[in-house]
Amino acid sequence: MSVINSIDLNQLTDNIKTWGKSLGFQQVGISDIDLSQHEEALKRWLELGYQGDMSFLERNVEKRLSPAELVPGTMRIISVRMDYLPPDASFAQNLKSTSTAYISRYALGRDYHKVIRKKLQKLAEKIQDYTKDLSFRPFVDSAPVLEHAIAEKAGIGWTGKHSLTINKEAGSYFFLGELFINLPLPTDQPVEENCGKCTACISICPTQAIVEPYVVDGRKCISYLTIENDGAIPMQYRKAIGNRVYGCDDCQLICPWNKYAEVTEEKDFFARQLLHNRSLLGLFEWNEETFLNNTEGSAIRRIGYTKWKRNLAVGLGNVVPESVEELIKLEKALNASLDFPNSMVQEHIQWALKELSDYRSQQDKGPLKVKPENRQTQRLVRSIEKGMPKHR
Ligand code: B12
Ligand code: SF4
Ligand code: SF4
Repeated sequence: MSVINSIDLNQLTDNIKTWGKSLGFQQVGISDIDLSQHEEALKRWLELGYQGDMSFLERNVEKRLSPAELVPGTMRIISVRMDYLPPDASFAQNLKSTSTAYISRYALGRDYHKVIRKKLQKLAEKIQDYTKDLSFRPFVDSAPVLEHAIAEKAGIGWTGKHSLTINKEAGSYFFLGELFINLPLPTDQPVEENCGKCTACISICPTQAIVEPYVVDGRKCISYLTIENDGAIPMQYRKAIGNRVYGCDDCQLICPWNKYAEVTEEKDFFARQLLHNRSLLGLFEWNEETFLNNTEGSAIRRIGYTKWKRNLAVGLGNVVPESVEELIKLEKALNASLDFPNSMVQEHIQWALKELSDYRSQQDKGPLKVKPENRQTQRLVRSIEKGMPKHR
């Protein structure tokens, strides 16, 4: 790749930021490619095995730390963020209702990988119209790229104790994407902000996955357990998962910076009505064809029908039925699926049936209004109702 002397790099940088915004990115920043300060933390995280079965994180560690090894000739990285919070997020209502499936808000609309990559490609084409010497590669969550570290260097935000990137004005409900380029553009400065003494995300996490500030043990995170993990969901996390059948937003929901989060302007990220605020039972009763049809173009489709069914079985086992009729209906649906052609799913269904039967015996002894494992969620719900008036 050749380096350009004849163009006004400052002017081009201003243009890139304007073009990026007109394409629908909320923020565009530029970082250099020195990520060496992250080497120790990344290697330690991997040594501790926090990646679980996400073996793609173990590969290409050097490329992850050296963008120019991943794409030779890279001099700068354009880091972008794009808000995804859909209108009518109804977090509190959804978390409160144990019979309603909770799907992470980032996954309720169209698969973000496609949406963002397309926009990054368009941004690159605009730069190419300005200078034919541009070489580039767009990335969204798809390659050995340290997206948080790059976003931090590009001034997009700081890394919160939950390990996600937070922006002072926008909170953290945004995706990150990058354009690796060969132009020596002027870089942005990291923001001077941090979490201070707050530790709210650490204490609210249902599975205690934030094992120390800035460090998430992936194996414990509900997002990993329900999306990345192909096997059985370990027993010790099943109750804590509650109704969260695809990902989890709790550490972001408790974060005071998300009071300022804006609803996305991108219609592709608006919630599909077929997925949003739907009953666990209704989703559990989808057959494979319905699952494939209703998740077309959505990131959810990637987990496949078997894991979808597994997750929903866990959700159903965690329902607190409001009546005997509801309890009977749940048991009937679970029993009807006991012949599901996958032994792992069968085992999760049996677990759910046992949970419901334990609940029934408990009720016979004396009504139990709140299951102990739901107390944490109730605390979160109160915090959302009080602190996030815009997105309750
Ligand atoms: C693997 C992965 C996961 C894994 C592991 C999560 C993790 N924290 O590592 C799982 C499946 C659990 C996961 C879950 C989620 N993910 Co994810 N995930 C990724 C992925 C592909 C790689 C992350 C990674 O490199 N992890 C390895 C660890 C070592 O890196 P790290 O967490 O960034 O850690 C760095 C810092 O914490 C820092 N650090 C460590 N110690 C210390 C100490 C101090 C003092 C300081 C200052 C810093 C520091 O150094 C580390 C190395 O740079 C990225 C995309 C990408 N390519 O980057 C998306 C990404 C991070 N995920 C994303 C999202 C949205 C989520 C979820 C919110 C989804 C959901 N709702 O369910 C959850 C949130 C869980 C959480 N609290 O992290 C977004 C985050 C956007 C944002 N605003 O930050 C990303 C960037 C995808 C994208 N393109 O938008 N994810
Ligand atoms: S996404 Fe949920 S499970 Fe994962 S770290 Fe955040 S609160 Fe914990
Ligand atoms: S909840 Fe508190 S500690 Fe966690 S990321 Fe937000 S500000 Fe930081």
